Amino acid sequence: MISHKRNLLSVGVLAMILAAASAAAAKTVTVTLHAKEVDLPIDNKGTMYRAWTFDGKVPGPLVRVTEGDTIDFTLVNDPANKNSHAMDFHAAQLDVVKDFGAVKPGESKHYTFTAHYPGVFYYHCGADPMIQHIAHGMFGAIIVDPRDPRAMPKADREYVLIQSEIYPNPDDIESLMADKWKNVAFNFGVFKYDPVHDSNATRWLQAKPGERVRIYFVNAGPNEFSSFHPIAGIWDRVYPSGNPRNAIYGLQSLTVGPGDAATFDLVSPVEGANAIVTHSLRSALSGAIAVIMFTKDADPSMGHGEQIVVR
Ligand SMILES: [Cu+2]
Repeated sequence: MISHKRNLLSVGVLAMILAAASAAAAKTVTVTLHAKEVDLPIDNKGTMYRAWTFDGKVPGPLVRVTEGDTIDFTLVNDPANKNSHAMDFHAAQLDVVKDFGAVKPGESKHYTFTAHYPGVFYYHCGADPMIQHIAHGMFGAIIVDPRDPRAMPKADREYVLIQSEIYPNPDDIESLMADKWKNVAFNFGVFKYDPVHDSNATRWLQAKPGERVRIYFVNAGPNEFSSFHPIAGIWDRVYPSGNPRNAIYGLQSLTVGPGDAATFDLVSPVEGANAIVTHSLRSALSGAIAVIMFTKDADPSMGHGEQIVVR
């Protein structure tokens, strides 16, 4: 009995030591993003578009931290810009006025937050009118990896896809409010990863049969819902908001609303292609299709490092 009590005591001490060690492992990650108003191509032909961006690209840089980390964030609004900008991280729990408020060109904004929930989260400019800033391209993704690396099966490759509408004139607020988009795109390019619908497309996603491909999907909107589906495939697991505790299995599609995100695992038993779409076909057939090729000789760099967001 005494030794049993002693064992319980040592288990308790061990648990405390482990908890302290994992808390100590949490780190502070410094993230500085520059709001930049630039011209960017929105299709494979190189049609230029007046984009408002984080760091000159759409989607903005992928921010990646681990659950429990503190993000020390600064937004710099470049002096050359004409508009106020802001930053709204969906992974943060803060004050919408004080922290997510807009700053003028030449000014900056600083705040910190701790990423308490693992998953994939949207970030975007929240300056007024938000619909205009999102339509111009001011969005990206933050991945908060779970603190326990065994919380999800290990992914062999990872990709980020962000859906959004592209409006002919994002400064015509009335057309945004009336939902008059011309294209829906993944990663701000019409048929960017679809050589089937656009012979100018030179990029697509790649993996080997049997590999677990993890797609971090964000719907930036600003207006359209997504019915996210892999044509000729089945999602092995889907995690709404990317939280490992939300795992659901064997899905054909999951609806992801504007401002929402989810993590999708895809494993193909065969060689060949899947076409990842929003099954809302007016959206898909205007540009929101991404081909993933499963071949035994898939490029080993794809779905790793910089090639998680294929630019
Ligand atoms: Cu903005």
